[in-house]
Amino acid sequence: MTDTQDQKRLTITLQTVVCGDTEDLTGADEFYVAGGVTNASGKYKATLTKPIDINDGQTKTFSANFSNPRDAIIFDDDVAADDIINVGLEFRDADVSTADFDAEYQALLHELTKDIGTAVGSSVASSAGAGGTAGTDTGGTGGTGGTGTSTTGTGSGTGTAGKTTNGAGTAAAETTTAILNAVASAVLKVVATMDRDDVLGTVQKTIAVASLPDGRSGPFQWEFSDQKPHIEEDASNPGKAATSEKPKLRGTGYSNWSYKVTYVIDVANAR
Ligand SMILES: [Ca+2]
Ligand SMILES: [Ca+2]
Ligand SMILES: [Ca+2]
Repeated sequence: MTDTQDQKRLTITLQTVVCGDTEDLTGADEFYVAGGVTNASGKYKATLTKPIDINDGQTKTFSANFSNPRDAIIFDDDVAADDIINVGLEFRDADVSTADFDAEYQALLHELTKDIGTAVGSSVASSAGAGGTAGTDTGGTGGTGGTGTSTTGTGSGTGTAGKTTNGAGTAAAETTTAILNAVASAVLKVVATMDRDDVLGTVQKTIAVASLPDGRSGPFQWEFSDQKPHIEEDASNPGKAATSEKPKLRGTGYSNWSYKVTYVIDVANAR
């Protein structure tokens, strides 16, 4: 770890999911989040929340869905004060029983952590260029052999790729795409035998740490629906969310849905 003067503690926490309209035609959706968050030097955390039963008009709290409130935290690490944070998330409805999901949970989290680590490592390495320096090692689990624990509901790991401080914008877009690709492949590997799960929305977001004040920012929200399932947010314009049309996602058929997910970002002194 380098000079802590140049470091901040960045924590991103999911707060609530608000359902305007479920994807399932009858009854509640089983809403969950799969994805990952990374910084420019390859530190990353994979996230897999357990399904939350939610119906039209309901608001549910992520932390209340688990025994441990920290389960709602999708990133919590020391980062450079001028770091770029990449967020890639999928919002999904499980169409398998909760028991089946629980049975596959560890395998899915393991695949997710491993694949995101690999994707982030290659993405960071390919963008590091000649200016790259050795990556940091915070002693966490992860890399290509990442692990997760059922008590926290999240997995985490640190990459070993070199650090880059230039070309961060291009690298960020590549990284969020790599994260989402890893999520899709990890989920498919594990849930191929579990019937299909529906993707309700995706987020690719970059955050410039320097743009955030110390303390808590937010709550912010991601809003998505069958009409606008994909959200892209650029670090250079953090307040403006651009949404774009994408082809119907696998398994979504003819259903309509609408959702919001809220989150907060905390910036504090590095630990
Ligand atoms: Ca469904
Ligand atoms: Ca469902
Ligand atoms: Ca509906």
